[in-house]
Amino acid sequence: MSTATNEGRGGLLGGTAAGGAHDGGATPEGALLPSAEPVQLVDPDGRHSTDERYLLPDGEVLLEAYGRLVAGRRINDQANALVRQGRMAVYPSSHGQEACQVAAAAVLDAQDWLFPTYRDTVAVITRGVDPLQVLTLLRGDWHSGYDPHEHRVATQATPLATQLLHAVGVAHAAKLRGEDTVVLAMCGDGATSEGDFHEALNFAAVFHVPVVFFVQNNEFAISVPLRNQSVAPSLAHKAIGYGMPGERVDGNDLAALLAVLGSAVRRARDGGGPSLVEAHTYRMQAHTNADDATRYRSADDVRRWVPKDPITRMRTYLRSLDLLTDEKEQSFADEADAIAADIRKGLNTEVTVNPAELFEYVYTEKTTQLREQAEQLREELARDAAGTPAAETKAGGR
Ligand SMILES: Cc1ncc(C[n+]2csc(CCOP(=O)(O)OP(=O)(O)O)c2C)c(N)n1
Ligand SMILES: [Mg+2]
Repeated sequence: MSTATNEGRGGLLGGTAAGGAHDGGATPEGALLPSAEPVQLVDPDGRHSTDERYLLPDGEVLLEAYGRLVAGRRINDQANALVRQGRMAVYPSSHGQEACQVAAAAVLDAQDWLFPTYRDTVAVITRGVDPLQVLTLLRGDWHSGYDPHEHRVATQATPLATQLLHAVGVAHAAKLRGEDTVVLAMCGDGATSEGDFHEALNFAAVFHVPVVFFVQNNEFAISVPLRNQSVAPSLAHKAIGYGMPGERVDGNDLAALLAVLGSAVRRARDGGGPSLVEAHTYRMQAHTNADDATRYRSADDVRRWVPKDPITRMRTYLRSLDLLTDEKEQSFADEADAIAADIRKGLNTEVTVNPAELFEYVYTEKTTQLREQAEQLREELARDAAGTPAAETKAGGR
């Protein structure tokens, strides 16, 4: 069983998170094509499966990343509970997709940028952003609770695929400035049908910018299954049409994700240009709390993915190496509980919001429409405060 240490450039997991690709003798055309099957390094039974091109990350790296998986699951479940208690407006959970979340953050260095979607809360937290600041957005009282520049994490994007273009712009700028910055841009399977996805990939390839597109294929775009979204051999195959390499990876295999994403990031950093990684995973829960998944898929469909869970397989593997001891498990569980307790405390604290701030900080100078809307809101709030019926005020007639 191999636990070879791969070369890496650092990142959240202490410098060796990224697995390495072997130097291959593939032709350029062949090198663009994804593997026939998703890359897997640890199978669902927790056994190491050998891959010709990717080395298994070091055991200590996997152990630390496993701790992040446990914390990620706890954050997902805590956030879901807080939605049910009315403390948060909405939470698109990544329950079952935590390996993708952890790996996306772990393969980046401090000077890199992460562009997440609404579902990538755990990735943002794994990158080092305060969980409470992250969840502020989903409580609905502020546009975004963290400073994107401080953490080099863009705000979580709800409009599908728009963040991919922003990511390419940042990568392009970094290249022009000669900065050592790689950008990792996340999106879902559904987002690959957006025009912005096409524009982002094409621009990135033509301008050869250091960006990794990371598609989490969880087989659904709300109620739309993948088969109604694309008939391409895989989403990773789309990369070749733009002239960049695509790769497929088991999205519930933390080790494979670290190896494949790490290799793509290293390639971008070394001037190799953009690439696309598709992770095959599954959305174990509904799209959000506002969605009833039983209307479009059966419980059996979901049950089939339970044995592939990213946490259980990594746990079994690390246990088999005697790296994950009882004490270590307890300390990971305690850390996860502490994060969840902080989240509960923070989100159970009432905050006073100033609705007028809705119109601030968007533009340096407000547009005419924003000024009008701000004035309308001010009048409505004043009317409410005075208990005056709407018809008696100027704004109320609009
Ligand atoms: C431009 C745009 N069109 C439509 C929507 C509505 N919408 C929100 S989430 C979603 C599904 C996205 O699916 P996918 O990209 O697979 O991401 P997942 O939710 O599965 O993580 C849609 C259509 C949106 N947010 N933005
Ligand atoms: Mg999806």
